[in-house]
Amino acid sequence: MANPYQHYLSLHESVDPTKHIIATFALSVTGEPFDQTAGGVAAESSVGTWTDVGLEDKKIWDMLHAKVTDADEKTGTITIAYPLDLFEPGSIPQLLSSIAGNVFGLKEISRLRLLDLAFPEVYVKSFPGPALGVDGIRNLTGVRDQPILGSIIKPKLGLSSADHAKAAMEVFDEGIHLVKDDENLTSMSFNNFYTRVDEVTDRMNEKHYLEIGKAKVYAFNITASYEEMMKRANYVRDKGANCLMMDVLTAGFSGVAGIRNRNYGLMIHGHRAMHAAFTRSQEYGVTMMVIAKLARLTGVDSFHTGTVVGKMQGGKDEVVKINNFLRSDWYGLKPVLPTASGGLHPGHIPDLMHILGNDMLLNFGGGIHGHPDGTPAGARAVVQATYATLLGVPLAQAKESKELQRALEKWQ
Ligand code: RUB
Ligand code: CA
Repeated sequence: MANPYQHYLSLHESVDPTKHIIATFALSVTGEPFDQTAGGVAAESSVGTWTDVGLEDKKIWDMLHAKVTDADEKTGTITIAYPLDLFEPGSIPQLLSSIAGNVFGLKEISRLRLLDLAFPEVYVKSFPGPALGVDGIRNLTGVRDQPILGSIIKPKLGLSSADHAKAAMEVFDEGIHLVKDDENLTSMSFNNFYTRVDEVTDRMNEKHYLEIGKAKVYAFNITASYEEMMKRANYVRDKGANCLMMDVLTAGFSGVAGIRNRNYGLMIHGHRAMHAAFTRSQEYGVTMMVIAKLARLTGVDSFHTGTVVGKMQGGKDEVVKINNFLRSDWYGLKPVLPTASGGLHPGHIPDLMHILGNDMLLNFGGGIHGHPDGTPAGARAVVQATYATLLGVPLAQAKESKELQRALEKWQ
């Protein structure tokens, strides 16, 4: 049978990148010819379906069909160019339903992974991007020329709101700039969201942490249904706090967009919980780079991208590439502050700063609260390791930094 998707193949045609979204996929097929399946992906993700529905001769098909411009069976990669008219401006859900939707379920495919997306300027500009971005976060915290130091309160679940706030103050007092809820701490029977906001903000106000140009940041995890997230965001703003946290993938891009578009004037910290369900397999799903691009379009100010040296999977080349993208110029959208988090302790700081640079948020959970002498000592050890590294002193030689040495004894 002739290739039913032949008319989606435009191999080696050069398309106008200002008028197309260009997707690169890794593809393997079972039974069917490679080209045919590549055409099938282009059809299903644009205007086509499994049979002729009488569109093919019409002008509209010419205008709107996606084109396979490259199909390399040896490397198993294909490139598909999608005319911009296929997309609703400013809508990540519609983008994903098209390019990363049904195609993953096609029977004849044994591997399909969306590797990257290149967007035209006009499409990028249909999104707001971050409200604060890297400069905004630096202005908020007053922290310059070094990584911003963060702490996730641990244990992640189980502390009362009051104990949670107490731990937050302990790390703030020792020089940590940002404290955050964990991704699965929202509003629990033992730690209600609104009570937590009260406890934390009241104590922050008592301590006059909110001096002009040098605020401590607390990221309250508002993840919930959309109505509830709005209620929580309003509450955080009305209490005079400065940061919302959202689990970008579990809350959904439209949830994040809804909060970003309401312009609360607050920083949005994006956690990527569940990303590995889409990004980890080399066979199916999408890469973390794609997720990072979508998060930046949607408008998070800081976003988890991996540590290279910590507990979560993610290699150096990939993490550095994603971070460089988040910090790069992108048609005027503000840069996003990459966040390294997961299994980090003070002994990792020289490697983190060497590999990932200074324009980072470095987050420590167990690596602060698990310090043998308790939370304040853990925070001090992180600060000591950061200053030693900035001064070029190897950690083992920073002998006067007692808390750091105790951390190294435990973890290195
Ligand atoms: C880290 C933590 C973060 C995960 C996320 O706690 O709570 O949620 O690391 O991983 P700890 P990623 O410092 O105790 O490991 O940032 O890779 O998505
Ligand atoms: Ca966590």
